[in-house]
Amino acid sequence: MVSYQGKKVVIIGLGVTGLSCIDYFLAQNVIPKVIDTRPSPSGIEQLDKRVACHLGELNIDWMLDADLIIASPGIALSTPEMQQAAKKGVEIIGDIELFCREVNAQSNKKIVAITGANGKTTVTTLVGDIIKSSGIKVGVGGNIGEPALCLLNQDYDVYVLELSSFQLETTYSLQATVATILNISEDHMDRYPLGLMQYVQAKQRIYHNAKYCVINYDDKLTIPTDKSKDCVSFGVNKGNYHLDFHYEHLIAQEHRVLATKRMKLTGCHNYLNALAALAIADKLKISRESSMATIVSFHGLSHRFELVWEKNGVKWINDSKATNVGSTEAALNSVVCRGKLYLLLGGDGKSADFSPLIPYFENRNLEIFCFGRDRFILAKLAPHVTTVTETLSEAMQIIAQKVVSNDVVLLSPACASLDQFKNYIERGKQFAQLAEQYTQGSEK
Ligand code: UMA
Ligand code: ADP
Repeated sequence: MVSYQGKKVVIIGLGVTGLSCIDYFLAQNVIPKVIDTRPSPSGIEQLDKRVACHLGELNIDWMLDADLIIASPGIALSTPEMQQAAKKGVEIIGDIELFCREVNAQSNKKIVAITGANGKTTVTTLVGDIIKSSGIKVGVGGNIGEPALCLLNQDYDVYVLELSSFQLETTYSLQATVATILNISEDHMDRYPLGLMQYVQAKQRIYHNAKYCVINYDDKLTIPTDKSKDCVSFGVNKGNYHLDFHYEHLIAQEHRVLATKRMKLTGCHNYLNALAALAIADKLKISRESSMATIVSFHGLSHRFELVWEKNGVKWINDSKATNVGSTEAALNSVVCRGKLYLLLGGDGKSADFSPLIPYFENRNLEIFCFGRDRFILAKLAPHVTTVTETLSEAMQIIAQKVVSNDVVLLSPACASLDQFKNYIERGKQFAQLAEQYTQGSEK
């Protein structure tokens, strides 16, 4: 174990990351202090009694007195107190940095690192499944939910990490065997006031010291700025891994390897996710046969372009995890609708520019319903076909009265859910539940 004996450690954030860091330090008898600006953060009930805790604001005295600050992803490095500590020379890192230092100390372990604006969780899960079914001991964690440090408690040979831009900002020692940026589109602009390139710079950190980089042929921003990197690409029509003309097959290094109709995943974006996963698996030298079997059987994840209810010929699709413009674009590219499309947009837009959605609304049999905090901003995109309601529930009540056979109702909100819901899962569950409730007894 890398030793932090004798260091004064302050952890910022008492969520799952903060708790995993506290456990990590306590295991080597270093008693950290913990700060959270929230008055009652989620981890408070599980806090070890030995750990001093300051809530409701940042404690600058503790921060300036520290040798090492561990910043949770939810706290911005640009916060004035963080800047002040950095200026004084206090080392500031995140949980992924602690994790990487441990893994680097053991020469036989591999890391697969996955980021991107969209598809991170799908690809991370799929890659984890592929590696597991090939018989290798694999741990899957990071932004996907299980804090990376918790993976160290088990004896894994390969770690598959989903990494957010926030986590990458505080990571310096990552040496991934394979690293990928799946795609780039605007997200978290409230944390990146200098714009998209500031977000891209954070994402690009994933390639530092990576052995192989998997890049998106159609998205230049996924190419490493260091041109000497060993890259392999995936893309729609071009790249080492791509699709054929009508998206009927996955093609890997010029060979048709799978008919997409055999896959349970649907939509071009998901075929790209499968290609990215295959490119990663090939770099890990996993047998094609084994990778293909897993890709064929992979069902995809809940709340991501998921058909959750079908009645009277109307399909209700839950894409609640579409929390940015790029993911809603993917849904609008993939949705097949012979009738009218009812699109639900709304929530906290995180200061995004929604204008890339406008072309998708032209020449389409479509009605849009906007709800939540940014409903009036969203309603400006296509005012002639838009209804504004305060809540998702009100919108769905109206839609349920209107739909007829062959219509599709799509919740793909392009916004975070936190203004009105606990998270995207609660929003998606409410959508599925209301679809059923509001169509109860209706036979058309
Ligand atoms: N917060 C404060 N004050 C603080 C610390 C945090 O207000 O002092 C707020 C943050 O702004 C945030 C919330 O508290 O709204 C949680 O932040 P956190 O850093 O304590 O989060 P954790 O519970 O540790 O969870 C984090 C990731 N959360 C974030 O990046 C906000 C989880 O990703 C991740 O699964 C977990 O670590 C394990 O690695 C969630 C997420 O939303 C799913 N990620 C963003 C995304 O995917 O778009 C990046
Ligand atoms: P992330 O972890 O990056 O948020 P998810 O796999 O959870 O990614 O998917 C989030 C949203 O993005 C869902 O709406 C999903 O349908 C959409 N999505 C998945 N893969 C892609 C992709 N490659 N490009 C664009 N959108 C995608």
